[in-house]
Amino acid sequence: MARKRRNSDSQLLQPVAGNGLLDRRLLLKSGMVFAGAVTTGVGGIATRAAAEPLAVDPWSKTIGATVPGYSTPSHFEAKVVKTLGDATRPGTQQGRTPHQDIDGIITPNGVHFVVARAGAPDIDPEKHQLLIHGMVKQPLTFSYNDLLRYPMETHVRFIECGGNSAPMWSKTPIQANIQALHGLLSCSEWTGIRLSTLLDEAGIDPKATWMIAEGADGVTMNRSVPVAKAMDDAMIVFYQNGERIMPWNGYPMRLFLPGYEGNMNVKWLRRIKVTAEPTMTKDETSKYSDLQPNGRAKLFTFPMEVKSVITSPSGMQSMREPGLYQISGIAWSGFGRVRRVEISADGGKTFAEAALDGPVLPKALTRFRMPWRWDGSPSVLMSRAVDETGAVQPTRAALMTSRGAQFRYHYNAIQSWNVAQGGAVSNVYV
Ligand SMILES: Nc1nc2c(c(=O)[nH]1)N[C@H]1C(S)=C(S)[C@@H](COP(=O)(O)O)O[C@H]1N2
Ligand SMILES: [Mo]
Repeated sequence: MARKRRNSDSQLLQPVAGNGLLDRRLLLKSGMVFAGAVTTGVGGIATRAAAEPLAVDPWSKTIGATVPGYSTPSHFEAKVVKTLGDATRPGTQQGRTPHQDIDGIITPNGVHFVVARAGAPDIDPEKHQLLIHGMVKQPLTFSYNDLLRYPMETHVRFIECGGNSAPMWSKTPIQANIQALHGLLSCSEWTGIRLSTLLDEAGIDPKATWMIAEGADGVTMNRSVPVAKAMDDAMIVFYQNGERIMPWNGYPMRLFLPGYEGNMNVKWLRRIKVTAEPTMTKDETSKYSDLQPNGRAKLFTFPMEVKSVITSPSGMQSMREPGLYQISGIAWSGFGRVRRVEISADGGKTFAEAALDGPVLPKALTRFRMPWRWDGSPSVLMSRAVDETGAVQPTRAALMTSRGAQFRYHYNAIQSWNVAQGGAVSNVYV
C-alpha cells in the first residue's frame, strides 16, 4: 500500500510541461514535496531551525494595541494601497488595485479600483432618490429606505474597466507592476435588488429595448443599457463585501451589470429612463468604442472577454533562489465561468493545467495555482484562460492581428512575464 502510494507520489513529481511545471495535484500533497526537499537538501523553502528555545520577541512581553471601532490593516502593510492618477489634474480620477499584494478572489473595499469623472459626491442617503421613467406605464420614485425593503440577493462578481490593461497596447512593453498594467479590475460580494423587480413594478413597455442610467455625480455620467440585460441579471446594489458601498464605488447605490464593461455600472445611480434606442452619450461614443482597421468605430463592447494574469510572480517583483514556487493568478470572463487555466513556463511552447480554487463562480475572479520548480534559468511565464463558452484567451500577436493597433480598450491577450537569470520579473511581448 505505502509503496504503491510512494510510486504515484514520485510520478507526481515528474514535470508535466517544459521548464519545471509540476502536476497541479501536488498542491494537495505539498507536504510530501517539501519533506523530500528538506531531506535531500535541494530546493527547500524553510530554514533548518538552529537554536532552541525560540527567542521571546518584545511584542510578546507586553499588552497589545487596544481594539478600534473600525480595524485597518497592520502598519507593516502600509504600502498595500491603490496607486492614484494625478489628482491635481482636472478630470477623471483613477485608483488601481494592488493585485501583486492581495490573494484569493475578493478585493478588500479600501483597495477596490476607482474610476470617477468628478470625484465622489457626498450623498445623504436620506435625501437621495431614484427615478424610473420613460417607456413605462407608471413613472416611480424610490427613496433609499423604500429600496432597502425589496428582496435582496448576494453575488460575487468582478468589475473591469474597458480601459483596463490599456498600457499593453503600447508597441514596446511598458515596465511596470501588475497594479499599473492591470489594476482597473476588482471583485467583490455585491448585495442588492434585481433591477427587473423595479422595472416590472413601473410596467415596462414591451416595445422598449434600451434604457439610460444616470449618476448623481458632478458630471451626471450616463450610459445606455439594453433592456435585455436589465431584465436578466442587472442589479441595484447597496452593499460591497458586507458593508455599505464605499463613497468612491457609488454610495449609497449603484447599477451593477455582471460581466459588462465597468463604465456601464453607473455609480451614485439617480435615474433610469426607458427608451426605444440607445442614447449615444459621451461616454459610449467618445470613449469605450474602439477604432477598427477599416476606420469605423466598434460601438458597444458589453461583456468583458475571457482573460487571466499571473499575479505571483509578476512585473517588477524579484524571485530569490532557484527551487519550488507556487505560480498564482486570477482569471475571469464576462460570459460566465472560467472552465480552465493553462500555464506555460517556456514562453508558450508547452502548457499544463493549473488548479482552480473552488467554487468557481460565474463572472467572478477565479484564483489559479500551479507548482513550479524553477532551476534559476531565464523563463517566460504565461497563463491562458478558457471560459465556459469555450472562448480561449488570445495571444498578443493574435489580438493585434484581429483588432488592429488602433484599439485603445478591451485588451485581453495573454500576459507574459519574463523571469531573468537572477530572478528579476519584467513585462515581455512574446
Ligand atoms: N456616475 C458615475 N458612474 C461611473 C463612473 C463615473 O465616473 N461616474 N465611472 C465608470 C467607470 S469608467 C468605471 S470603470 C466604473 C468603475 O467602478 P468603480 O470605481 O467602483 O471601480 O464605474 C463607472 N461608473
Ligand atoms: Mo472605466
